[in-house]
Parts: sequence; structure tokens; C-alpha cells
Amino acid sequence: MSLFHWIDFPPLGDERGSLVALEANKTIPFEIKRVYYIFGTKEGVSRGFHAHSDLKQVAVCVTGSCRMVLNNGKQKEAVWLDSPTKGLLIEEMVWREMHEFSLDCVLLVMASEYYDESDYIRSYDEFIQKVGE
Ligand code: T46
Repeated sequence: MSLFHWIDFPPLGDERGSLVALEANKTIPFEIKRVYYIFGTKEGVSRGFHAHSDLKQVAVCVTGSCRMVLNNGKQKEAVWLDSPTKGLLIEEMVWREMHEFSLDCVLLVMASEYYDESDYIRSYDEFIQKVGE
């Protein structure tokens, strides 16, 4: 199971500024069923601490930055999300934690499935057991 892939979003800029267009099954490699965004995260607060059994997501910091730590049970890597033209593709069975949100951070996430709490694995011990199966 791969940890993550970066997707470069082509900036459609002109003299007025920049624009990014994201299309399902094109720029984003799945049918987008849900979009959510995280903003106003308080200083020093971390989020995430879970994996998903069956969910693909692309996350992009449209403003500001945060650090994401990804772990598939075999490898662990930290990446900075700090560009509105770089999306992070995270597939299923990857433990994720988000730290060091800048005060202006807006983390936009496109998801391949509707919200389903039963898809979350919120216990790290359970996650390690499942990836070992
Ligand atoms: C993820 C990371 C990057 C909903 O009702 N609908 C939704 O679509 C979402 C995403 C959340 N919620 C509810 C569930 C909780 O009561 O919103 C509350 C906060 O969610 P959570 O604690 O899971 O938020 P994060 O920031 O820890 O994780 C989120 C996503 O849930 C998760 O899928 O990969 O961002």
C-alpha cells in the first residue's frame, strides 16, 4: 500500500492572478462524492489520528500550511501541505495525523465516498492489527 502521491494542479494564471480548476476523474483520480474543509484550527492543536478502510482523498492547503504525518504500518513520512497547486492523494489504510496548522490554514479535502463514521479506524492498535492481516 503506497503512503501518498503528490498531484500537481496546473495553475491557470494570467495578469490578474491565479486560478486552479479540479475535475473528477481527471485532475482528481476518482469520482468526488464529498468536499470538506478544515479552517480556524487553534494554535497547537493536532487533528486526524485515524485511518480509513475504504476511502481515497486528495488534500490541498488552499491557504496557509500544515504538516501531515502518514503511516501505512510499514513506512512513516511527514510532509508539508503549503501550496494551493499541490494536492496530496491519500488512499485507504493510511494512518494520518495533522499538526502545526498555521492560523490562516484552510485545508480542503476531496473524498471518494460520502461521510461514513464506520469507515474510520480511530484506534492505532486496531489499525496496526488490520494492516498486518
Ligand atoms: C481525514 C482528515 C484529513 C462529518 O460529519 N462529515 C464529514 O464529512 C467529516 C470529514 C467530518 N464530520 C464530523 C465528524 C466529527 O464529529 O465532523 C467532526 C470532525 O471530524 P474529525 O474529528 O474526523 O476531523 P479530523 O480533522 O480529525 O479528520 C478529518 C476527516 O474526518 C478525515 O477523514 O482524513 O480530516
